[in-house]
Amino acid sequence: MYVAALWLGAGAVLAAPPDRPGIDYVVPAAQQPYHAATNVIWYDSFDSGSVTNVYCEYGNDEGDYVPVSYEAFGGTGYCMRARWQVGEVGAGDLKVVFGDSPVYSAKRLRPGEKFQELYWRMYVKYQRGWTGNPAKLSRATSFAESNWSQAMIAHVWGGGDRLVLDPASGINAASQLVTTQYNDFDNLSWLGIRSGTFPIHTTAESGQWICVEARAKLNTPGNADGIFTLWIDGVVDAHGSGLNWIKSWQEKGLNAVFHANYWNSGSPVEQERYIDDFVIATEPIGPARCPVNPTVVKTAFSDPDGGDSQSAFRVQVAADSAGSDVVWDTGTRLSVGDAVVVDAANGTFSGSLAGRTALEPATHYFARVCTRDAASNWSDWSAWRGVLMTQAAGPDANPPGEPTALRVEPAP
Ligand SMILES: [Ca+2]
Ligand SMILES: [Ca+2]
Ligand SMILES: [Ca+2]
Repeated sequence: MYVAALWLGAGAVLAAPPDRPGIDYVVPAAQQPYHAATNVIWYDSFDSGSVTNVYCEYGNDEGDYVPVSYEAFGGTGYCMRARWQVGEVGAGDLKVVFGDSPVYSAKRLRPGEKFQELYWRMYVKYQRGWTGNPAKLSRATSFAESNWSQAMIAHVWGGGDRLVLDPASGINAASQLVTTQYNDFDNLSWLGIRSGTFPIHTTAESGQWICVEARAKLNTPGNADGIFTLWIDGVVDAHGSGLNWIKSWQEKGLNAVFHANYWNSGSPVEQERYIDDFVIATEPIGPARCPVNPTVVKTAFSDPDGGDSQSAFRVQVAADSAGSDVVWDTGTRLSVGDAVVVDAANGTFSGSLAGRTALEPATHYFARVCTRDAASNWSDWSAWRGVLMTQAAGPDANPPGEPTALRVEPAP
């Protein structure tokens, strides 16, 4: 590297390739199936710019965890902005109770219903340059009694670079409730961590809106057949089956989802995490649906060479997660911008979509991006991510109704 710099002389000041970019987001269709579906318990875009009092608890971290408009999934509206100061542990939370919850009765959604199965989804973005594992993200639980004792907890939390599933039970082998308070760790039994694979907490994957969805399904009475699954961008990231969450105990169903910005060991630096498009449903939710000619927005150009600039970027769309069937390619797109519409004017359809002018409706696609600096150095490609979920065909694409399960469920 030192020798190369000598040879390049003055040109060496811009010799480093750009930092690897990412797909920040794909602009979603205006109408989403979860906006008004009967199987949706809760949906929040945060786009009103204020936090509704439907949440039974909202910790605003002294004004740090609030709706902001300088970031938002889809590029417009608001998202929730969490900000950790150096060493800070708790940076705000949002809590929803529903169904047969014995706590916060006045704040329950769908009061009295007993939910055996839940899906909850949020878009999460870690500030560009993010560092560290913020430990907590979300959990679903079954509150058993008004003392906040819990029959089970489906934790989605940080494990190093990844998210992990950590299922816990508050019911003993005799099907008796043994917890007596919230987070009663002395009396919980742990059913086994399932680690994810996507390195969501790494600096390389920061700066992108990532779709995080979990599913918890209680076991049927007396059978070890409960399920706990995590999807990242519509792809199974971790999966646990055969879970005996609550044995034969049947007093309550799943009745709360808590989201927390809680970093047990404290953040090493001041940094922000963003949350948007929060959905709780009884059926699969999936990534936000996009048009069949979607707009893909990459992260802003970044380069180790001070003052360097973008001369081009390239986006590819594939039909599979490994990128073996590339269905659209911009080629070298001379541009200083970050957005491109997936159509025949801006790129070439190829592979299984050769000769087409749009993506297929109701289909899950993957995308990646790279950028070129002023000295024609290309960055590495970003990882393939399942950021494109096209909406259903027809004039009434995505009418309010039941969401369609567009992705493959893991084997039981
Ligand atoms: Ca450079
Ligand atoms: Ca929003
Ligand atoms: Ca703070």
